[in-house]
Amino acid sequence: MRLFYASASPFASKVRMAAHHCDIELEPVSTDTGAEPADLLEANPLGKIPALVLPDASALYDSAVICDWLDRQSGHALVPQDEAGWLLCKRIEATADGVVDGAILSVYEVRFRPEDKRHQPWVDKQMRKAWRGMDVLEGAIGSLGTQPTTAHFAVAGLLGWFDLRFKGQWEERYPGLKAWIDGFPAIFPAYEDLKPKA
Ligand SMILES: N[C@@H](CCC(=O)N[C@@H](CS)C(=O)NCC(=O)O)C(=O)O
Repeated sequence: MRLFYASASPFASKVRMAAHHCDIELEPVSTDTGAEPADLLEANPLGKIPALVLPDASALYDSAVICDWLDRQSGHALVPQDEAGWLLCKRIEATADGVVDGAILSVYEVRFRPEDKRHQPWVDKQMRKAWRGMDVLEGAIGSLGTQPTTAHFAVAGLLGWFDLRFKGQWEERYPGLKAWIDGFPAIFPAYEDLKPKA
């Protein structure tokens, strides 16, 4: 199954880690979303990665949806089925994904807008969302066990990406998250291969 991805993408990294955990093989197709390639748009009209082409040639997109599909295929290797475990997993996943959503818009503002068209108050608002989400993750991370779930992969994708884009701006403020990601390869050795990379 082809997965449209980019090496730096936190959402694609999350999906690739989840698939690896489920023992489901994906064929990664390196994709430049900026170029809006036809095969990506055919799979995902939104032009975003990750997008996964299923065996029947239909496609799935949005990392949470793809992870839910992987979870179904694997007999729930990714999402705890008890009520408390499910709620924790989904809350942490949604928070981690939302942190990236806010922070990535601030990155895009600088990357794609000419300097005279940038609006700093809007960037600041996106980053306030991201930092509030990080505050919540710092408080919740101790509740995640050592059995990897979608939540683990969402947080690991986020922190790997922060390491690329916000290095030096979060580690001291979030010592719990820093210690957690430093210890993550011990519970998921493929992290080093699959984490976001420049
Ligand atoms: N909610 C989506 C977000 C995906 C997303 O924002 N991907 C970024 C790359 S990390 C992208 O494709 N950006 C290009 C664009 O927005 O056009 C998910 O979880 O998969």
